[in-house]
Amino acid sequence: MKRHITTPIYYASGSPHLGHAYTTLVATCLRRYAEMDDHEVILASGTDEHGQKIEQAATRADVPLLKFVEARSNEFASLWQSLALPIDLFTRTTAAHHQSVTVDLWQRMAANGDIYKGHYEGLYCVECEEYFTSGENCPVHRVPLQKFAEESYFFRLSAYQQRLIDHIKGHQNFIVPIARRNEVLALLTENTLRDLSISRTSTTWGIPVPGDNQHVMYVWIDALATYLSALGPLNSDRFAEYWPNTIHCIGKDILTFHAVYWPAILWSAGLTIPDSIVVNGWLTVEGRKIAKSDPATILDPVELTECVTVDGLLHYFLKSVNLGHDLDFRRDILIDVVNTDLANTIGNLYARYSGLMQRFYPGGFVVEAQPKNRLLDEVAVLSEQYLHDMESFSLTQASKCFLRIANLVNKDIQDVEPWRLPEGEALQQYLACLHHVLRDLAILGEPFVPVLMQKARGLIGSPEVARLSDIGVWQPHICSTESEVIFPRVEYST
Ligand code: ME8
Repeated sequence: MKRHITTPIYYASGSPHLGHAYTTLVATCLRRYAEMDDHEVILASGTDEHGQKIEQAATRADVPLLKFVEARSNEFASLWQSLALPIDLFTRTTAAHHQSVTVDLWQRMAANGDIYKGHYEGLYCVECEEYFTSGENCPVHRVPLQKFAEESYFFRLSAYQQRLIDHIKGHQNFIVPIARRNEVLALLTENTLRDLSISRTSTTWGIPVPGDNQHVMYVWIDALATYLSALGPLNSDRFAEYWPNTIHCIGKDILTFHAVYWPAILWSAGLTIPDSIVVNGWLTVEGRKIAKSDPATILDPVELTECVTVDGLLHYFLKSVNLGHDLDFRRDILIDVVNTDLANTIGNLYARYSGLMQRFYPGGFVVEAQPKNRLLDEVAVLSEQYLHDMESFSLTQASKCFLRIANLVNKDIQDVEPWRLPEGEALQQYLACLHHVLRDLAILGEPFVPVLMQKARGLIGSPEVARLSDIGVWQPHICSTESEVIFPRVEYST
């Protein structure tokens, strides 16, 4: 099966920061889980380069537009590279192939009778590139809303209200977590959707509306269309294979665009809609959202990962708060969590196993049949729970399950004191059970801490690749390599 996972395409108006890295890391976590489940995965990201916000940023910087967006876009692409995040497709909205797919999308909506010309009068936040019906200031950026009055093309969004409600109610995993799903349902059931203004005449920095060069497309139509154009023309094989299996990872700030406008646009164009929209909350610093408009909140993902590794950062994000809720970033807590969970709980567990093996059976041994053992039964129950959590995108719960297994095994070793067991069958059977659960554990942790898990699998002499289908499968060759520190403690001074 194919799986298409996306991050937002980030605005090329400024440099990337920890907030962008958060969503992209969540997307890589889902990617690894899908791969473990034998899916062929495409992870797509990119940059959003049109619209007034970008135009104004380039003017402020006094750099020609194309040069400006190219430099910002390169910063995003190189950040993902330096964090070694596996992005397969990186699409820029200024790319020619993107423009032709976006025009195709528009023409399909128009052919369906869903686009008409009218007059827009209302409020707008350039920072959000979003229309508002009331209020003086933008609720996110706290800047005054601007009054706009211009000729505009409209999309018949209102025609899709009931279909949206029905779809969300009928598909538990369409918007996750549930708090975010309820938020969208409340918006749809308590308000009447208005048609959406989808073109502008007050800027030329965008994709021209087909057949009317006076207008450029509203930047959000252009941006959302990247999810399609990344895969190729709408009639291409890759598009047909991957698009019907799409998961979008986003932050809560852009939920309405993804969960209300986007499905309606896709239905209008005769396309299927994504399986799931996985929403993260905001990362804040002392309560303030990390944002490029608030320089004091900016944290450098590269510096942080040099300190705690990419595994450490993702583990902290997932462990600290249920996905979808806000997380106030604390460096001291990040270091504590990483030391306690990764260096101590996980690192020591594998070190204890390999220490025992090196002491008693450095050459390994064979146990053909799986022994009956209470620890194995308990781990099997937790593995089931983990799978259930991952399938419902409860990443925090799944990562807690992973740690619970590690704690359980650590405690079992303490209780059993295997070094006191008589050498021979009893000790071999216990070490074989340990090997079995550590092998399962090194698969279950793959979505969250892949580098660490690869080292763990190396230490117990198991295959490099983590596969869900290997979980619980008995492996008779029990071995280990020399004990090594697979996750060194992080010092506070770094
Ligand atoms: O909205 N906490 O781009 P953008 C958590 N171009 N996540 C954060 C964050 C924070 N403090 N700050 C940013 C856009 N993010 C549009 C998207 S998609 C078709 C177009 C993450 O550069 C989060 O995923 O403002 C958020 O939704 C996204 O970056 C916004 O990035």
